[in-house]
Amino acid sequence: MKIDIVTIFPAMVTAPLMEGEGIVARAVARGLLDIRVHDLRDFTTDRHRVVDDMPFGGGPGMVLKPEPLFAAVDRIRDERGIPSAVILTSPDGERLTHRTAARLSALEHLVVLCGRYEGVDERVREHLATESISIGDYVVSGGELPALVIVDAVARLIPGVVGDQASVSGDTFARDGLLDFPQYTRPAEFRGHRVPPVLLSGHHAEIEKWRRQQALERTRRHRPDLLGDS
Ligand code: 9D3
Repeated sequence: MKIDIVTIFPAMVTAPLMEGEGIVARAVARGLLDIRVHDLRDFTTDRHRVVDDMPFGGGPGMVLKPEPLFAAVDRIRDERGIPSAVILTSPDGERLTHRTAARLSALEHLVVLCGRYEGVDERVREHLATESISIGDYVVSGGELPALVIVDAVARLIPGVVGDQASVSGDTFARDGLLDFPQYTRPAEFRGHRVPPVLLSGHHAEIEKWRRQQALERTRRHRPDLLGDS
């Protein structure tokens, strides 16, 4: 898969994706992912490389100008081909879910535009992006961390990116829409706290039953919306 990321802070996304030691960096090194990071300022035409301006109509903060973002996608299209999706990161986008990540993981070429400041000129969402994505109902300072979250969630669904594919299909949300059951490893007793005895029993049917019941209980407690009775 080809991924192009456009940002005013290229180092913020390059480090974890391409210089880091994570799953994604390893997939890049192995040639499964072809990621390029573009500095939005390289697509400005003025001496001061200005990427933002005051909002029409007034209000606080600055807005990302449309021209550099359109110029960046034009260049990406010329050099890398027509992308399958152009994603705008935005707090008012569609919330990222497993379903969205799975859909994007089947595409050939993604462009991710990182929003900043108070927002992005709406013509980018309407006439350049094919979709806009939020990572959840909280505010972060810009689209770079959300872009990293989106790329990681999508990449690990591409066959071969994660070594043990069983751990991908067993993930929360991929499995049955329930949260994960509790996990334990050795020692069987730590500072007086014992591992649930059923896990040491060797009774696989009993273990499955216990895990299912724990996953249900945890989902009821933390995420009743997933059970349809929020
Ligand atoms: C909702 C906050 N906005 C109200 C005036 C201002 C604003 C704050 C922070 C607008 C943009 C930002 C920067 N955040 C993102 O660009 C962003 C984001 C986020 O803040 N939360 C969840 N997902 C995302 S994706 C991009």
